[in-house]
Amino acid sequence: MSAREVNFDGLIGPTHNYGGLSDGNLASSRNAGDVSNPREAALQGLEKMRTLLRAGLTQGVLPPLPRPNFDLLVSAGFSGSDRQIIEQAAAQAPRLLKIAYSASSMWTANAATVSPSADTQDGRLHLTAANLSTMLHRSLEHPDTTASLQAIFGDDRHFAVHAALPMHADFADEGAANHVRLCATHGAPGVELFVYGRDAGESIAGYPSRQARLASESISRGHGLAPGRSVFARQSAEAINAGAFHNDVVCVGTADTLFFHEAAFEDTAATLDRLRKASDGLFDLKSVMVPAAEVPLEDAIRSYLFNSQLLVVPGESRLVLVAPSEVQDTESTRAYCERLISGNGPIGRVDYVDVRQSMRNGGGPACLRLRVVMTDAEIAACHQAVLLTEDRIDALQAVVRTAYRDRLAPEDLADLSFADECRIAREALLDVLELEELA
Ligand code: SUG
Repeated sequence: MSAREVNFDGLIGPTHNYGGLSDGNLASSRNAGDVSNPREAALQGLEKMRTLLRAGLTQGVLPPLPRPNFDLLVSAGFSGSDRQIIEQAAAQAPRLLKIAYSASSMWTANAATVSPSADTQDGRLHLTAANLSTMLHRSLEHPDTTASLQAIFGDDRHFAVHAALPMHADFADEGAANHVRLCATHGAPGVELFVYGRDAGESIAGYPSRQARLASESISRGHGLAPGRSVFARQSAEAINAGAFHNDVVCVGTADTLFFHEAAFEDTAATLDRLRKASDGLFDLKSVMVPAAEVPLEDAIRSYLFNSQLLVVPGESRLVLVAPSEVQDTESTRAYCERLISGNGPIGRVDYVDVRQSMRNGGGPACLRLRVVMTDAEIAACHQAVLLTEDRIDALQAVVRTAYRDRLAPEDLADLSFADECRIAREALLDVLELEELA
């Protein structure tokens, strides 16, 4: 069966701000309290989508979630009108207000884990919304994310949308950021690599490890994957404690190629061995391991070299890496990329994109997209208006230019008119995407 990879990017919402909310995410901590520019952030994201569309790829988008999240503030005991709730929260619980306002759903690599129909027992495309239970601001996303996924992938002859796993540390799940699908071609059966940071019940010192093995196993079972085609590998504690809070900060893969840092996995040899066994008869795994001697782990994490999109581009014989411009600004990663493309390995080109507003919260090009491998019939069966054209990107950018602020400081969240502004902006975006039902 032929299939394409459709990237569903998160449309960056009007509340994009630097809340310093994610322990273990060095960029989020470093930039906490800075003034953000939501308009520039959203325009950067949309330009990245345009770049991929122009390269001949199918590009989708997921709308921002409603923010502020009043349910959270009400759960925390605030009551009255929306304005009263914000006023009280600003005075008594400013951190909680930041959490309620977080635009973190932009990082759609954490929205869900996706298994294409070629891999599943019932021949449907399966998506499980991530519970994101480790960080409070992210744990709020899954009910609305599930609603968005149901609105887009509602046809149950083709799609199965699963609700998030139970909200407990033993089931902690961060979605596709800890999942890599490898295959000969997108439409062929593949091998799914699930990367976890700890076992259920295990508590370890250091930065939080956000993915529990039980969550990965539950998703593999729930999606009906063939047991021999799922591989579970442990992320190294060294990587987590150096700031790789998701595996996609140190690893990316597509088709038959896995591109990763030497320190990504607890046991690299065993991981590769298991991947080779699982892919036996399907494809020959190509592994591109970047040694610490060439790119120190610290540079890989600062530049986000591996948080790039690795793409099969129509008309290109080798894979294309769409990397953040920070990779170009970092000596070791720039030099590595030059050597990479001049060699004869599977990656033939590196393109750079500017997503600096998102990067300052620890979200690179790969965080901003959810990969969904789809057949033509599945593409035809999903909600069409989220599949982008140049005109639709123009229309979304027009909304962003008129309805988004270009400056958002922490104290602005207390501004009583801001919540109304955000609702109006989101409704205008939903209008363009013909998703008014989510308003
Ligand atoms: O979960 N940052 C996100 C970044 C997610 C990146 N995603 C992937 N690697 N796939 C996170 O840590 C920071 C928000 C703040 O501090 O305001 C934040 O949530």
